[in-house]
Amino acid sequence: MKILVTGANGLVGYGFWDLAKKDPEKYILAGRSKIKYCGETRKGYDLTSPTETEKLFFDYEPTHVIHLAARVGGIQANMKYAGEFFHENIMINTNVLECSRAYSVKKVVSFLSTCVYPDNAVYPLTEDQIHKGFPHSSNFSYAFAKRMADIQSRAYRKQYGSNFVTVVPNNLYGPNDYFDLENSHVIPALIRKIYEAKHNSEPQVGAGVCVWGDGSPLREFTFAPDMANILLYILENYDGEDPINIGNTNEYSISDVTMLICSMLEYEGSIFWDTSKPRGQIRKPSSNQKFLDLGWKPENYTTLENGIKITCSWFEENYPNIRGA
Ligand code: GFB
Repeated sequence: MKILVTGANGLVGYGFWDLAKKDPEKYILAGRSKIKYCGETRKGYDLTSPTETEKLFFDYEPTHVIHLAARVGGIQANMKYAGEFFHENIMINTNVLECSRAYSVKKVVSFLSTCVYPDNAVYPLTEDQIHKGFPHSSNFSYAFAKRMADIQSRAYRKQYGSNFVTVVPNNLYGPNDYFDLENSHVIPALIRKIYEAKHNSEPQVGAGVCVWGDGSPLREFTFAPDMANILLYILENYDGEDPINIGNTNEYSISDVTMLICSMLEYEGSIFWDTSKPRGQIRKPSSNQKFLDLGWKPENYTTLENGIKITCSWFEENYPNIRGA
């Protein structure tokens, strides 16, 4: 078994690094800037390009693909770069799935996101609802591009019998996240803002941490390093045509998350709620019942408290050498 992990230098791909160290023959860790296989590091491949994607498959001949590569970002990046998010994600998915077919890959697991569900879906989000309405306006272009990975997988299954499955995580966070202040997701943005506010000794006018919205939106969060085990579990145990929700389904308000990070980083300064910033959907709870029915145990997920603790410690050890700084 030779597993190609696309997007291996990102947040979720990071979870495969230790696995690849233990079993270097088994994993091909591919990112745009670099690729690692059998301990060797080489220049990576741009998956928005059909020819480069083809070269990746030709050079490494994977038998299985865990497809994580995507252009991603938080709510503001999705709004600002709607065109780029659509184009890059459509290209990446089209190229990776088509090459997987052409190179007779036995199984592909592709990553979607709970934000691809319709804005007016019935809660909790169940897999059958994924195409039944327009996504939330803040990330419609990303959502439609991701939905097409599901369509392409289904179409290839129908015509060629390809075992291409799709999985739906919710909001992810963890070590090696992207910590840009404007374009990242909420947890990395807040860890960085709170850490920098705590360590900034200069007295500033209006000092304090700026958190977007009013704190009321609810989100489900899954610790990204859990995803490596989850994806390997899916690779072994799920061959269905329909997408499957795989995230930890406990909901937290943005205000709870903010307080948790403040307490982990021992920040006692002020918080400023900026309601002029986008807040997105008020909630998007998902059902992971199908995944639990497959045998996954809720206690296998890292709790938000532990995950944030690990992520804050990682951040403190690595700052300022972090992605997005
Ligand atoms: O993480 P986030 O951008 O993801 O924002 P979404 C979650 C919530 O946190 C929103 C609030 O209500 C934000 O207003 N928030 C508070 C902040 N402070 C901040 C901050 O400093 N930065 C950010 N980013 N948010 C994304 C989708 O939506 O979810 C993507 O746009 C993707 O497509 C991802 O699927 C999982 O859940 O709102």
